[in-house]
Amino acid sequence: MNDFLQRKIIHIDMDAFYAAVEVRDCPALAGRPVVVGGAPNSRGVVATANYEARRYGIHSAMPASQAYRLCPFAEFIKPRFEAYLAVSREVMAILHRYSESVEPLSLDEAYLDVSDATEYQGSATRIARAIKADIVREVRLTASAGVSYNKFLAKLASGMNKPDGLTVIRPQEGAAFVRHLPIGDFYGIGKATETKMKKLGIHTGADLLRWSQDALVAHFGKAGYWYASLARGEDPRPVRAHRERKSLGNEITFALDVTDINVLREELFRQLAELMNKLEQRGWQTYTVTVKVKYADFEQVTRSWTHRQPLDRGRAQESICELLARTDAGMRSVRLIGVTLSGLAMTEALAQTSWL
Ligand code: DCP
Ligand code: MG
Repeated sequence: MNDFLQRKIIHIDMDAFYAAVEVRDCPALAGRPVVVGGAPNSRGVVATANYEARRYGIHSAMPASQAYRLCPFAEFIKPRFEAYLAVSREVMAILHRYSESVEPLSLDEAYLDVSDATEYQGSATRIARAIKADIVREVRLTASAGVSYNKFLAKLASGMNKPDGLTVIRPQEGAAFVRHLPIGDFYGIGKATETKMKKLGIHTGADLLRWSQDALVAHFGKAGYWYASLARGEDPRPVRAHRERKSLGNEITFALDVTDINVLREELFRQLAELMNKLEQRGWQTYTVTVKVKYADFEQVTRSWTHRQPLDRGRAQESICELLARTDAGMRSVRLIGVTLSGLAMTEALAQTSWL
């Protein structure tokens, strides 16, 4: 069997996280609609709403004023980030009991690789149940869990039976599951790509699967390889413990606009060398290079490339040349140019146990 089908990945996502913490800490709120975020009479937005408030159509990122119109008697609460951070640390500590390989995605969400776990005879489903029970008992909050053989499916699974859900997608079910999935629900397919796919007649995983990898690459560039594997229910990304979601960047605005591609390339190499020195000092590795170009008419483009392996200087320079070739640099004059390295990870030797 394919190795990737043998992994056991759990995705944990706290339910209505900020709102649930508020209700826990103020029992009088129990059962009432609660909205955490900007004040209703401000220009702020909703960070999250509990499930009672969601029944009125309130959701994250909606203007608070609109939430107020939908449900004027909801309780509107200002976020208390320190409280959420403290809870998040407790939850992550629980996850670390079950695996060394824990990858937090945000305060309330993480992947675990439990392929090598020995608890519960190695049953990922029973481990997920135990994690949920620990969180209820020790933190007095509920989480939803997804269990599958890769990150893509584990994350989809955790969202399927919220709140307090536990959903398993087994290796033999993955491909069929993906066939029914709307294209916008695929990992890495944002609004723009979704629109483009729909124009090509791709609405579901089944439609995507009918396209050859080559055809997808022709339409979507390197991302085409990624879409082709997702369509088969495959996602080889490892769970990366200790990942830092930081980035380091550099850019300059030229005193006079530049058209000579050699000058632009040399400038990017100079910026890259500075960044790589900083990375080395901090013991970090990088996976993604982004080049930003602002033309003389102020139009701006960015091009980026994510590698599977940490980048060394040579590969980073090659990437920069490739990315630059995907802009109009050398043909149009350029006023600003910059490079950013992201997807940073601490090198193994320096990795700390703290995840923040
Ligand atoms: N958040 C935010 N702004 C957003 C989305 C989220 O401030 N646009 C914050 C508030 C959420 C927390 O991040 O409580 C976690 O985000 P989730 O997307 O996991 O949403 P919830 O945990 O609130 O709800 P769910 O039960 O759907 O996971
Ligand atoms: Mg959540």
